[in-house]
Amino acid sequence: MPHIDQLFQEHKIENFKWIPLEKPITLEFYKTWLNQQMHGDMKYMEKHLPYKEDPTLLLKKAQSAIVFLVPYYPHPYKNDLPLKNSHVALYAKNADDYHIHLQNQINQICQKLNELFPGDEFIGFTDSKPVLERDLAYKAGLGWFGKNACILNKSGSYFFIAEIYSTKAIEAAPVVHPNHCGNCTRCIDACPTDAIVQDKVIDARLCISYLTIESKSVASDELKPKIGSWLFGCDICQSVCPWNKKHFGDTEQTLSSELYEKDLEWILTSSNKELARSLQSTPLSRAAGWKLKRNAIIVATNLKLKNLLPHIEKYQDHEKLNDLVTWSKKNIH
Ligand code: B12
Ligand code: SF4
Ligand code: SF4
Repeated sequence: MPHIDQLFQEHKIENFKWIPLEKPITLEFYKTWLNQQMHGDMKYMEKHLPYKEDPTLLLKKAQSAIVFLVPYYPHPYKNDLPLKNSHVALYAKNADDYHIHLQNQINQICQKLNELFPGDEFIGFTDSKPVLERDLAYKAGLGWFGKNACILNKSGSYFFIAEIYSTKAIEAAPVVHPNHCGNCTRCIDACPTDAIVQDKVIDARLCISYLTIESKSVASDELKPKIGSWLFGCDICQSVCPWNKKHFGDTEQTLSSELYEKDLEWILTSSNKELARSLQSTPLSRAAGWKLKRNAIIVATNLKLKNLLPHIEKYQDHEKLNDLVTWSKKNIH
């Protein structure tokens, strides 16, 4: 459809596909994952099951989906994050939260689609609704499931997945992207917490991304040192991937310990309100407050930043951080 191609071109989106919307093909894997409690504290993932199974619960009479990939590296918008000297996952290293920015773009595309097809409905999402997004991208032939569970193609995996549900019926033959992981196991070997428990299966409870963003508790003593210097998210299983290396070169971050210390000091000496205000509408707002302080204490201890101990000790009586402070005092030297 030439007008659709043009619309996506105008939005600089190259990788998209319009496919019939059916039950996800990997739904059974999702169910097994939930049954094994690999979602940890993310209890909302259980409530998502019926919606993921039946897309018409999100859009009545939904029949198709336009699925697209939006690269987040190198960053499309230049805008510095307040914590620019810290180890933050690449997707979040931008002051604009993609949940807001990309969603606005999706809404604009939907508006145009509604004009092009007045009899049909279009609503779009990214990472905000109960949709099995990787399954959609896989079904659309936009990439394959890597052993690290990420969807990747020969241009790597540093992209968001977004989709527009539509009531318009569409016919398209399924094209599954061939899997090019081969015998490679670099992501599995490199994961510091052994969170990739089997090919394409992540135990979220062990994943640094979960431990620093989603988890509502403090990691076990066994896991804390393995978080290393990650303050928010983790890119290891992607940065070691040969397809990302081939396309982007080395994406591992080099950080100055001195500047990192300043960032951590700022987190530990700011009130939760101040943190929330400064990080408002950035991806980091998801962990602003006590969670970011939790992460800062773990990183400071792992990096042996003893100068920060007086700031850490101030949380000795904090109801959620008290045990962590005791651990830090023991391990920071
Ligand atoms: C919950 C969640 C997390 C959790 C759980 C991780 C996880 N693996 O699901 C945590 C917080 C840990 C997380 C981390 C990350 N996430 Co996240 N996350 C989500 C979210 C909200 C739901 C995902 C979900 O349903 N998981 C359920 C489990 C079962 O799915 P899964 O692990 O992908 O497993 C599938 C495969 O294993 C497959 N499968 C299993 N066996 C087999 C066998 C065969 C033969 C086949 C074909 C398939 C297959 O089936 C499963 C079900 O689809 C989605 C957004 C969305 N609405 O989909 C984003 C999403 C998956 N996350 C995303 C990103 C960017 C990340 C991080 C890279 C962020 C970071 N740098 O810190 C990491 C990557 C960690 C990893 N290696 O997966 C992107 C992924 C883009 C991509 N290229 O794949 C998404 C799609 C958000 C978006 N809109 O772009 N995430
Ligand atoms: S994001 Fe980090 S902790 Fe999670 S599976 Fe990948 S390497 Fe392991
Ligand atoms: S590191 Fe290797 S096994 Fe892992 S996703 Fe990349 S190609 Fe596949």
